[in-house]
Amino acid sequence: RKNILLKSHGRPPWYGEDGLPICSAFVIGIAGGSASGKTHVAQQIVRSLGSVPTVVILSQDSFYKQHTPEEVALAHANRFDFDHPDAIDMPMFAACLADLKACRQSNIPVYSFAEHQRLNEVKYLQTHVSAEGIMALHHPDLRSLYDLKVFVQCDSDLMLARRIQRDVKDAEEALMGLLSSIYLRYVKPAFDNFVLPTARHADIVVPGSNNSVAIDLISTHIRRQMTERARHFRKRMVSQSIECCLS
Ligand code: UZR
Ligand code: MG
Repeated sequence: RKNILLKSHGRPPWYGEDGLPICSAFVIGIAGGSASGKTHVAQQIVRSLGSVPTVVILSQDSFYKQHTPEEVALAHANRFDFDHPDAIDMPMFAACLADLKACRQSNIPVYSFAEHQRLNEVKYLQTHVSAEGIMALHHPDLRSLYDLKVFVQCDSDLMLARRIQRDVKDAEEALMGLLSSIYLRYVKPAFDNFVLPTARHADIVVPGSNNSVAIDLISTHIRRQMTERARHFRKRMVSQSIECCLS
């Protein structure tokens, strides 16, 4: 009897005889304004897929570009626009997602919000993914990689209130800094120009609060899709090993 064609390391990914992985990960893209609740939605999806331990969140936060010393200085003075699509390394974001979708291991950059800089290290990741970020649905290359596209819709006053709660720890000065130097100058115009228009690409629009039913519907859909894929894969594996035994 010949060798079975497919080899596994006990867990996905599975490799064909050519050494290439033959599974395809389920990829979810989650966009929405800053503080709309994207991270929360992503976390809840991951939690409700608890029985599928290989789903993690890939945040667009990791893909801010490498900055020059001048840009870092501007960032510390709240004068750098992190809300423009150009602030994000879209080709790298798309390349990492494409790797993960093909069940290949990928090197994810590590970005420090404290230093406003990409660090000199990477994280290795290999898994099913949910990618979240304000520009997650912005670029067509990213959109074509998603199996499910989600937009988290939230009233602007609620997003502003949450952003203040998240970013303003103490003095009134910090509040004024956030409002005038960041929110009104960068976050709000970027939301109107670049983020909100991407909602039309979403398969499903989820409310930014009281969204447990929506999350439950999404998780049920994902679980069904993943079961379906696993069934297809097993069928393929069985038919390939039969072919192999017959030849
Ligand atoms: P979410 N951002 C930083 O504050 N520092 C950085 O180095 C990089 C990004 C912020 C950015 C944006 N705004 O509004 C926010 N600024 O991250 C997006 N200034 O993240 O979607 O989680 O709110
Ligand atoms: Mg977030």
